[in-house]
Amino acid sequence: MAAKPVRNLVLVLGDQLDPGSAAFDGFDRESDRVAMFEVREEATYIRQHKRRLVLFFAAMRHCRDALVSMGRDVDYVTLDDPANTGSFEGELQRCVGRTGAGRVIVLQPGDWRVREVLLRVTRALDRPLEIREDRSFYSTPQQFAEFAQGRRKLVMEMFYRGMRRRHDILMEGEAPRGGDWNYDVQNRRSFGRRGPPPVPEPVAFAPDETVRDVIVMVERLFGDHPGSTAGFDLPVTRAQARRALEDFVTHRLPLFGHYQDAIARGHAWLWHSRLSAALNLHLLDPRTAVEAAIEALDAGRAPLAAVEGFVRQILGWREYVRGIYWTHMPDYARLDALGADREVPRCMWDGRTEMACVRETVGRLQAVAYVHHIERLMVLGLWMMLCGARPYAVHQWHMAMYADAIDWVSLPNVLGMSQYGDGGIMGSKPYVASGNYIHRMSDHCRHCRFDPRLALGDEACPFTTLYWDFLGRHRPVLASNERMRMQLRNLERKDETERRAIRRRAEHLRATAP
Ligand code: FAD
Ligand code: DLZ
Ligand code: SF4
Repeated sequence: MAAKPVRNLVLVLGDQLDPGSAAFDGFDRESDRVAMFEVREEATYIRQHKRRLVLFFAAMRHCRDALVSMGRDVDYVTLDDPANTGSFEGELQRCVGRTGAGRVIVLQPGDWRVREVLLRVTRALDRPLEIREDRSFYSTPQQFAEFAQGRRKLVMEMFYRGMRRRHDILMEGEAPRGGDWNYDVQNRRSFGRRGPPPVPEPVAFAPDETVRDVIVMVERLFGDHPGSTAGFDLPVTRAQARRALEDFVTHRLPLFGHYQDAIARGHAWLWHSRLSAALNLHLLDPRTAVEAAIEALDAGRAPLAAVEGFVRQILGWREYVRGIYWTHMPDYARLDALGADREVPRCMWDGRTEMACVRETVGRLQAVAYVHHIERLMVLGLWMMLCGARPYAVHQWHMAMYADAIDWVSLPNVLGMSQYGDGGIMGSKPYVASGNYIHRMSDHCRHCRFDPRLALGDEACPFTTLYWDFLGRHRPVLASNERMRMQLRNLERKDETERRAIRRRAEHLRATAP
């Protein structure tokens, strides 16, 4: 007797690894089936870091096992299955063919491109595609669109305050807990000459059998991709993600605020949470993270400034960038407000440069597929913006190199915040600074052959030369921006001969940027 056709096929994508997600609402074990596909195209449409690939495939396999142990029927296609067509398109077609599924259900994908593929394939197969709201986020794209309606500027702070009120988080009635919305004056210190105090290393998860198998597979199939799988220790299950959260809250949250913007050579995580990949793959719910931080505050285990700083990142920035993505796609990906048209400098891939800050940061990125926020923004992102790299190409580089990158979160952060490609939708001004900023926030310059104070001469810091040149080149666009006034005034203090010399040196630097 022929098998009964499947009613609903619940497609679980690699960043949707939550058995309790809305995609499973109404799931019936007798008539519905789960589908998960490991596909080559997702690893190669941008050649991705090997550690990132291990994370996705290992976490997908663990999620499959969890679903099976819940009694759900999972149609899982591994990468090394000889019949695997290598794309979502091919695998969805095959899966609908073998199951006879009447409908496909998926959570809102984290990538516009994937959403388009699924819409196209299901249309061709003449099957309805039900895209369900991802309720693991605090807000919906619709709510963000309502916030955006009629506003000239989408200021994150305003959005964040609205979120605090709406979800009653860190509020005392109508007022923010402690009296202020923001405690940044108590945060954002640098380490000074003595360097950081002893850093509590984050909990590491030794590879289990699933992870070990995936490492072998990734090395075999993607051996020539950037990065390394050595020392893989990221959480790949929900239980591990929970332990990583507890570890952060206990050991690093209390100083999270103080050192949020600080950089130290040889230290990847400092007091950061290292939870982004687990959050983005849905191994950890943002509400669980926010609640754990507030519990620590209530119990006197972490100060308000640190907890508010952490909550702001998740309830504020994370939700805000997702809102920007869904309200501005697909046009957002094409924005290039500064007309930047160069390729990503080679040193972003191999770290080969005399600039100590770039060399060390790219080296760490190659090793662990992570560097923290300020390194992304004020070292690597800044260098690429100063070099005039194309914002979308920078985003593609970012998608390749970071374990936590998904289109919805990488694109606004990279193209918008870091490269100013959106002309100010995300931020009110470009995050542009000279080598002096890196000198103030890190110990890199003490180990560098360049001098961050100098824009000209043999020892001139390339960041500093290109900083002044950036201001000069983009003055027509930036002059009307109130927040750029001080920086532009400083440029005007330089005489024409110096400016001309800077321009010449900058052109040479950009043309020969490693
Ligand atoms: P913590 O510093 O401990 O922060 C806590 C959490 O807040 C993070 O885990 C993250 O979920 C959230 N968060 C903080 N800032 C942001 C933000 N701007 N956007 C979204 N979430 C935020 N984050 C990603 O998750 N994926 C990306 O691809 C990504 N690309 C970035 C690119 C650039 C150029 C910049 C400047 C930032 C980017 N971010 C991205 C935001 C941020 O840098 C990372 O979330 C953070 O460094 C991850 O490390 P952590 O978990 O230790 O974060
Ligand atoms: C990043 C990634 C990789 C490397 N591989 C897969 C895969 O084989 N199967 C899958 O379902 N998802 C993968 N992903 C995540 C996707 O590229 C993409 O980010 C999500 O589909 C967006 O929701
Ligand atoms: Fe980087 Fe310039 Fe400092 Fe060298 S001197 S580490 S290039 S900022």
